[in-house]
Order: sequence, then structure tokens, then C-alpha cells
Amino acid sequence: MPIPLIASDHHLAHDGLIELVAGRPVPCYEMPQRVTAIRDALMATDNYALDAPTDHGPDPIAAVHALEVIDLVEHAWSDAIAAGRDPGQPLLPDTFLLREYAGPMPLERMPLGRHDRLGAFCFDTATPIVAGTASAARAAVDIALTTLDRVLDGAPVAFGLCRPPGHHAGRRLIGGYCYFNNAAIVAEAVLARGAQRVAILDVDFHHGNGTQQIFWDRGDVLYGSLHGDPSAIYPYFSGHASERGGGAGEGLTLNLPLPPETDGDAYLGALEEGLAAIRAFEPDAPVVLSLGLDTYHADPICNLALETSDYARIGNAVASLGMPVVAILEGGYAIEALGANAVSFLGGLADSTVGFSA
Ligand code: SP5
Ligand code: ZN
Repeated sequence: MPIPLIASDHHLAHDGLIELVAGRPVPCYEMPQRVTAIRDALMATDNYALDAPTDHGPDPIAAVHALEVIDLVEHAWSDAIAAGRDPGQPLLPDTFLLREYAGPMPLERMPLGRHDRLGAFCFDTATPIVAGTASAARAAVDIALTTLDRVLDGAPVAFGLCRPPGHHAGRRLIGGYCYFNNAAIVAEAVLARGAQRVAILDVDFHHGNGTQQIFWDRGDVLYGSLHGDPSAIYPYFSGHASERGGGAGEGLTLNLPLPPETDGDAYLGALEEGLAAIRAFEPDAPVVLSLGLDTYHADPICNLALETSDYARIGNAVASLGMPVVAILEGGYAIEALGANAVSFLGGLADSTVGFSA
């Protein structure tokens, strides 16, 4: 059986993106070629069935995100154009509404133009909005939900080529190239369809601060993440091992920070801890996999040391759970290697005949 690969071209217009790195504008690492490269490499293997997403409407997004941030993503661009902003320049926040801003003061109201509200909802200078951003973000959610549909219909594994990615987006927060949290929306949707417990495994190089925040105090969602140590790695303010969830979710957040230059063997060792937590949680739903490929040794903005062959071992270790997997694309910026790394990962994930985990 071919592996369902869900993709669309809506993301192509989320382009021309600029981010500020240490105050300097650079072309955004999160570019359309990422998805094109992965799609083409997977389709060249004959093991995948490419399919378009179906429209799931706005409700699954509103089940995870506050209406005010959905409204911002949808309308910041048109408000900016109406206000006379240059349509050739992406929107980035320049004035941030930090907790410290208000202190004891009341905040009476938001600015009128939604482009002027960006700093109230975006936590970095790397999450630009252009004309095509809202429709790309909506399409990415439809891709994620269609990927879930394929697995609920019986596919053991399906892969959604979501772009923009999602795991840095919180309930009323965008950032880290992310607008809507595709993986969180899938987890919430599977619970809405009757599941009791869903596990999200996040193997992107960065901590999924948004996913962690959304499910922090939830007893029905396990969030486990392997990532660069936030002591010196973006997003800096979350992802320490001491963050373990709160309330009904206490113990259901598992952070496994990794040192620079972590290689495949060390990575697989840490992954076993995450997989053990998932087994102990006994999900009754497919595992949601936040699949970033920015753990690669040559990724331009990350510092782990994984090789292409390591991804097959990681995929195989995840397959050893014996649970269906909804794989959702997150980051990965070494364009020239993304295709081979995705082929390796998905090959390992789909191959349940080889056991790498003892
Ligand atoms: C989805 C995802 O992977 N988002 C990551 C967003 C990271 N954005 C900021 C990265 C800052 C990295 N600075 C490193 C400079 C390397 N020369
Ligand atoms: Zn990442």
C-alpha cells in the first residue's frame, strides 16, 4: 500500500519572506522550495500516493486558536494595504506588547489596523505576513486534517506536507514561522471524534512552545519533544526538562533537551525515553508526529549532527510503537538534503519489519 502524501500548491504564495536575524533582514529560511523538494523526492520513489487536501472549514482552527489571532492572520495584510503599506514588503512586528508593558495599567483596546496589532500576538521577528500567508496557513491545516483522515481510514502512516509549519504557534500567539498549529489542531480534532488520549511526539530541532502551551494543563494530550537545549537555542524561553505540565496535565509534558552536536546514537537514546512515555500513556488515537528535519548536521540554523541514514533509524523507532502515525511537516532548512532525509525517515517509519529498538 502506498503511503498517503497530502500536499497542495497554496503555500507557494507564502513567499518573498524576510526575517530579521540579529536585527538584519535576510531571506526567510522557511521557503517554498522546502516542500517542493520533499514532495519530489518522495514521489520519485513510487511508494507514495499524492493527494490534495479537502476543506475542513474554520471550526477545527477555532477549537485551538483564539478568534483574535485568527482574525489577525486573516486580515493583517489587507488592513496594511488599506493603510497604504508597500505590497512588496512583508509585514513584521516592530513594537511588542510584552507582559511588562502594562504593569498595573489597563490596556484599553487594540490598535484599529490589524497590521498594527502584530506585536501583541507575535513573539519574534521571523514570522512575516504577505498576501498569500492566510490562505497558505489555512491550507496547511486542511493538509494536516486530511492526513488524519487517511490514517483514520486505515493507513498506518500518512504524511502531510504542511507549510507554513505550526508547532511554535500558541493559542493566541504566532511565531517561529508558524501561524496555526497544525499538529495541535490534528490532536484536538481526533479527540473531538471520540478519542480519549492522544500523544504528540515532536522531533523538530526546536522546542514546540506553542504545542506545549496549548496542552499544558490537559490530561488527554501527552506532549513529548526532543530539541536543542533552550539555554542557548531558540525559542529560548521554554523547553527545559523541568517543564512537565500543570493541573490535569502534570507529568504529560516531557521535554528532552539535547546538547549541540548530538549524533544519531545519542538521539535514539533520548527518543527511547519519549517512546516509553507514549507507551505508558496508552493513546487510543494515532500518534501525531511533528516532523522537523532541522536536526540534520548541515541545517543552516541548527546544531545537531544527524546523518541521512539516522532518519531511517528514528522513523523505525517510532514505528516500533506499533501505533498509526499522522506525520506533520514542521521545520528543516537544508534544502539540498530535505528530500533524501524525508525519504529516509518515512521509509523507516513505514517499515515495520526491521526492529532497531531492542
Ligand atoms: C518550525 C521551525 O523550525 N521554526 C524555527 C524558527 C527559528 N527562527 C529563528 C532562528 C534563529 C537562528 N539563529 C541562528 C543563526 C545561524 N547562523
Ligand atoms: Zn525547527
